[in-house]
Amino acid sequence: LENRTLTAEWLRQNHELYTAATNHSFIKSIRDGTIDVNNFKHWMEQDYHFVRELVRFVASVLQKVPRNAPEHDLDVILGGLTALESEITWFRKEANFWQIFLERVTLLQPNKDYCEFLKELEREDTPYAAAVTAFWLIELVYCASFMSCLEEDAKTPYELVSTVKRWGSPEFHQYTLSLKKLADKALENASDAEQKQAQKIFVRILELELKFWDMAGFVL
Ligand code: HMH
Repeated sequence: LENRTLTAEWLRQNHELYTAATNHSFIKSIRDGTIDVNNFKHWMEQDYHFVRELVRFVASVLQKVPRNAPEHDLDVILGGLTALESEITWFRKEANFWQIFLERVTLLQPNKDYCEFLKELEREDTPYAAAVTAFWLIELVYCASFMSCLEEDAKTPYELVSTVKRWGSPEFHQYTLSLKKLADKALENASDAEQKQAQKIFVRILELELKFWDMAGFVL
């Protein structure tokens, strides 16, 4: 039954795009230890600002959790929001270590585009089913990507291990599975039109994630 859910079906339908977004050359260069530190810093600068928009998006998902949903559902999203608070603290600490000045960063176009898309998803006319599916997929791409950097034969540089563990740890993987369950349940209860809307958003996110990695691996 596991693979008869809409989320699983959409992952199958978009297998190539999903693989491109989760096996990017930027991630591969972390995994094999060849990464240029400037590329890494570049990604971190941009991602910090993305995560600040992500906080607002997750807050909008929290507001959309149906009042008649089990208490646990709200707790899952709230957990995601509190995790983002510690993530932001972590970003500032890391930025300090890498000598990055977060307040001086110029947002690049792929990041701007992604943040604009998040703003669309924050609107009231994005139904809960589409919003929670989006949240799940955004986290899944990072989880699946960074998990590969923790495999036994990975040569991830020591300084990058805390980054890689943030999204590639078994705990974070469990979290993505909790989100997947919420997404599947919401999609089951959604209308055909809402399912279609969620499916379009699903594809768009994979495209934006791919472009975000492309941007990260390219230093001006
Ligand atoms: C671009 N996608 C991007 N940044 C992130 N931090 C995540 C996903 C996961 O939180």
